Amino acid sequence: MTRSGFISVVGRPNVGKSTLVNALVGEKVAITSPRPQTTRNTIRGVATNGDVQLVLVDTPGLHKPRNVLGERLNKLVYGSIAEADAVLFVLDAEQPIGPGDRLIAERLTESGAPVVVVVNKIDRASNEEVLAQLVRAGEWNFSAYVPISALKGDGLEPLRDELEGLMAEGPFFFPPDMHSDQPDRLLAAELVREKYLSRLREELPHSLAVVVDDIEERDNGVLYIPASVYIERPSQKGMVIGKGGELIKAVGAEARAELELLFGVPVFLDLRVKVEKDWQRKEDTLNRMGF
Ligand SMILES: Nc1nc2c(ncn2[C@@H]2O[C@H](COP(=O)(O)OP(=O)(O)O)[C@@H](O)[C@H]2O)c(=O)[nH]1
Ligand SMILES: [Mg+2]
Repeated sequence: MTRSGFISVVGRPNVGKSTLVNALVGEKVAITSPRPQTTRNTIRGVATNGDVQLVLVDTPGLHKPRNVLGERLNKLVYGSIAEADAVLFVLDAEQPIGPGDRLIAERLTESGAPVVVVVNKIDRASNEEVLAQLVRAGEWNFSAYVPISALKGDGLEPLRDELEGLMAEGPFFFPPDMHSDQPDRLLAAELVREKYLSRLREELPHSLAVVVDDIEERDNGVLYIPASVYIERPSQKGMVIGKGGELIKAVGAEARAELELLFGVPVFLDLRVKVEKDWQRKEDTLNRMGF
């Protein structure tokens, strides 16, 4: 008999939720970056191990909403908690538990789902810091507490055991060899955005969205991927294109290399910059962009 379930991965921005989902899945299904608001949609990563399947739902970090996009992101997280069989609550070993964490803990207590707390980034903290964090979080009385480093892979085995132990008998939701439910065009768009996030300065990343409408297989075996890079103001054009097109070329080359690894065929990535005024604030634009 197989066992399976949905596990919602929640926590403040930047604590390492997406890194952890990738580590548990064993493949990159979600982009990561040191910036908040990197994850903008719920991505399901699938980790199948023998007769147990974990469906890990990566979510945007919970934060105070500043606009329509922020509100939608928070709603996504609460929706994901409501549907989950278990919750993985991620804390950063280096960051003191704050009001944001307490709010999440309260919501989780109300939801009644079993919660596994992980204290992540132990590679950067001292044993004392990790222990203190575990003790403080222990006051919440959740199902289990596991110190890990998602980046280095430490503590993943005990964590997997805890999660697998919480799964009820039931059929697999996805074929065992599938790693994500994300359509290729979404992953392609996310990879382009990730490359931009690592190269742009503070303000701009929030104004940036990438949309891939469809991926076309050409007769010569090349995968043609047209990607629109949306910014909010014409004045931002120079910032995403770079001097003499340097930046957009570098981003394109990095993203293309990763896409070719992913799809295993040559890729022609066609990046175009478009201005869409205030897209984060407009309901219809967000719909069109797939949020
Ligand atoms: N040192 C260290 N860095 C980590 C670890 N996990 C995640 N990070 C880094 O923390 C940043 C945020 O990670 P990300 O997964 O995007 O966080 P999210 O916003 O919660 O999804 C990235 O720069 C990651 O490389 C970890 O275990 N150790
Ligand atoms: Mg993330």
